[in-house]
Amino acid sequence: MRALIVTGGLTALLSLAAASTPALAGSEDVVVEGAWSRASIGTTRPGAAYMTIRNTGDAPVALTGIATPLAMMSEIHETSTNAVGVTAMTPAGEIIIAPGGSVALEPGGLHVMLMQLQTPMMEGQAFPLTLLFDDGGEMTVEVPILSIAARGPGD
Ligand SMILES: [Cu+2]
Repeated sequence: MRALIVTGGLTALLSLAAASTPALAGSEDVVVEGAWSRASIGTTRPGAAYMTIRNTGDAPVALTGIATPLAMMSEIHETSTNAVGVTAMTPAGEIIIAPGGSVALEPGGLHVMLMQLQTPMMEGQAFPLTLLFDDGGEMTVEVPILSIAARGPGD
């Protein structure tokens, strides 16, 4: 139930932002390109989403979190492989995007992990994903769900 409460909180924050001048510095210059995800088999295993996040402004931007009604819990993970070839995923924490820079979320690297899926991810559908930034800004993108074998946004 926690994700549902968080979603309610976001709505309240949006209302507040509309009522007063939001103190944004940076995240309004963020552009998201090539978002995609793969179809899932049911809801028992987590899903993942990928995209490139570009900072077109002249101040650094910090991505602090992710929210979507599709998953009870969503986090940005980093995939790493140790010296003996064992692959592990760890929460990436805050991601700083330099002015004019971009960060790629792609298979084998940084990715959005979608845990406790609320519905199966069906090929041909899409879901909203909200990026949260440390300046209070947020951006919601529609993530298309590609085939279970997709390897990139063009598949
Ligand atoms: Cu992960």
